[in-house]
Amino acid sequence: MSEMIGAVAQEAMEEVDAVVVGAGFAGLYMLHLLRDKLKKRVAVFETADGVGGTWYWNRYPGARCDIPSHHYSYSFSEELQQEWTWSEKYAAQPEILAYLNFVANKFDLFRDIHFQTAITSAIYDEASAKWTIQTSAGKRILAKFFIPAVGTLSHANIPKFKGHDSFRGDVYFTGHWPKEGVNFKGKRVGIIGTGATAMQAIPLIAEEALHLTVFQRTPNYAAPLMNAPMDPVLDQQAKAMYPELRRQAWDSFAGVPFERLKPSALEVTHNERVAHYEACWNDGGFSLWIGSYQDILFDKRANETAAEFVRGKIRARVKDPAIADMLCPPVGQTYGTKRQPCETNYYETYNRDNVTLVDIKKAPIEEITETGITTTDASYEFDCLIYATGFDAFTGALFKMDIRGRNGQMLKERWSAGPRTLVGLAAHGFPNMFTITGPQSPSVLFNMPLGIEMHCEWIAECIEHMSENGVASIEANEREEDDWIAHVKEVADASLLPEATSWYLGANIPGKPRVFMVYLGGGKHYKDVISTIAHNGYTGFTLDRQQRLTDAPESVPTA
Ligand code: FAD
Ligand code: N01
Repeated sequence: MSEMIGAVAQEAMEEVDAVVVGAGFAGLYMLHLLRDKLKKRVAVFETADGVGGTWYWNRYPGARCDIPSHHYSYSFSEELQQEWTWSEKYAAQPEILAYLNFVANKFDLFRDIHFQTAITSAIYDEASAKWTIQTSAGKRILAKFFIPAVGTLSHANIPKFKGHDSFRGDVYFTGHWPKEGVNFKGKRVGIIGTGATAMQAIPLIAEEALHLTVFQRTPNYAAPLMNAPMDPVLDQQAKAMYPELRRQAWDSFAGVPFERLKPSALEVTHNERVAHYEACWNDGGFSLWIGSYQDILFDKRANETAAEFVRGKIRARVKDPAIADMLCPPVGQTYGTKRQPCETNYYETYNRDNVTLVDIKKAPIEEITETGITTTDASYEFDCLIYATGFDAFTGALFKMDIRGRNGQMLKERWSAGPRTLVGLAAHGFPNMFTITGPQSPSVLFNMPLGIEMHCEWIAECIEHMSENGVASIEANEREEDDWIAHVKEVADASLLPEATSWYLGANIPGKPRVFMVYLGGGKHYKDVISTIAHNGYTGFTLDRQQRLTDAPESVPTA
């Protein structure tokens, strides 16, 4: 028996240079860079049985990106950019998933990904400057670097209503949608939530179901996506000018260029402003939100002009004025301070006879019953219940793992009053751990594939620097971490965004500290900040050359 345990232990303590957790956009590129560029030994672990991350899990009807496909893609390989052709202006989930599988095949990534294996804990040992990482398969792995690429929107928020387990019909979670799809034909369906996810799913489910009941707590301001099949001429143009397209993206605030952006909604006449909003509305996507006037996210009066414009659009599209009223966010609820959902036929869906909108702010959900939902006003019955209730963003997936840094300190405890990072890449007390598009970086307020590339490249460069200079560990300094946290707050506080009860602040999760988690300084400026840190020899970090490097090879010999 003891021999057996010994054998298991020996087998279990495999050693690699880096463990990467997650095989979405971030994990895939991190693997490619570390293994193929730096020749490191890398093991990737992924809970799912395939690559894709967000695009593996979110298979609900209507799931698609809200950044044009030519932008919502990797830029690191010109060959890849030329080889892949998008079929729609905004690609749908199956196509993005196919793209990520194509990438994984093209760069031969599958062989280093352990699927259906979750990382449950990661414990840092200061003496060896290494992490011991535990998998759900009972394996332990030793790694110099621990890189959780676990996603900012990957840990579902499932509210625990009274009786939440009682419903006898089928229950679906948008962030964990069945691979085989769901047939709602002839079914009475209930859906909780009216965020970006629900707004994509509701119009399609309503077309199929016998009846759909939507439970709305907070009305949202949405703008039309204006999706369309890819015009082959435009596709050829984009392919011919990809470097320029990416340069424009980097020069913009959010990693997507908007040509109509003007400084102030308050410096123009009413008619000029409305005409401008109209043009942005017709452009679709985020054009109204981050491509119309710069001050709408900073000045309440400017914001209200955009808010009222959207309310007007909702009223024009919804026939029943009472339902339109329920769908219109009231004056005082600022526009765009939550991520603006993009929709296709969302508002028209409420003109259908088979759709009921229930205001659960007025009459909250009391309980989930065997047959449906009871609010303080009425009971509703269905065959299927869908939770489109969002995510425990930024920290949910990190805290699900037991991460312990120096002196056994738990990440969850260290961050109990909110995330603590230096430039959103590293945390004091957690040496040789890097987060990708994590809290306090531009993250979800930047084109994520580009933000992911920026972070992966910074991390790879840092690891290369460490190898070349015999550095055993790198750790964010507490003082510079404090400075960065204060800076992130200061920049956010200059905007209206921290006022909303959004997931950017953790306000959607009961008990979560309300701290604005995104760096709003813009991707380009942020890139300058982190590049300067690297080029000045990692200012704000402590690089420890003292630690004894253990015998394990640091890199795989080049073939
Ligand atoms: P993810 O894609 O979330 O991948 C993380 C992976 O880590 C997951 O597969 C998960 O299973 C795995 N994982 C987590 N914990 C563990 C663990 N302990 N052990 C093993 N594996 C683990 N962003 C945009 O910029 N534009 C868009 O249009 C856009 N659309 C979106 C639409 C939806 C429906 C959602 C939910 C998000 C969208 N986003 C968008 C954000 C999107 O999450 C990112 O663009 C990007 O896909 C994130 O990639 P990632 O690799 O960082 O994380
Ligand atoms: O999540 P959300 P999401 N009782 O948190 C409601 C990306 N994304 O999955 O607003 C009752 O926005 C909640 O109500 P309220 C994008 O970044 C992109 O829709 O908190 N209701 C809300 O209506 C997006 O921002 C796309 O009052 C409860 C809804 O559930 C992010 O993912 C598509 C509740 C959750 O909305 C998250 O979007 C999809 C409760 N206890 C997602 N708890 C694109 O278009 C929550 N709700 C690219």
